[in-house]
Amino acid sequence: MTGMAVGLGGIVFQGCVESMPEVVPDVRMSASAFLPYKLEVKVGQTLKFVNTNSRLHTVTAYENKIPEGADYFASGGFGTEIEARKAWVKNLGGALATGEVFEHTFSISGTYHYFCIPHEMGGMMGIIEVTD
Ligand SMILES: [Cu+2]
Repeated sequence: MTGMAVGLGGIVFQGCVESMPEVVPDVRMSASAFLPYKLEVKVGQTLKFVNTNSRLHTVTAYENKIPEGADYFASGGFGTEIEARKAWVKNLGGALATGEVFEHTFSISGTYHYFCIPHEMGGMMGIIEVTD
């Protein structure tokens, strides 16, 4: 096996990998957008959301815009959208600073809508399409 792609921050694969995973591009955060806005991944793939900007951002799923039965996800590890929103207002809970990464593994296919709490009004949101 030759060298493996190493993402931002030098993440190294560890443990047993049964088949070579497809390379999944990271979602990056600009000043007011997730790039790319829409991304397709396969069930079981882990996506990295990287704050490549100087502003604080969050990655927060819209609880009613993810597939039924899917795990809720939010930076900070909150279990619900309302918890994530409250934590942000209280003490910037869930904030990702420059260079910080949030990861989520998608285990159910479907369409996931998510947003950034402080920049929601500015339209900072994105879509992940998860396919079997
Ligand atoms: Cu933001």
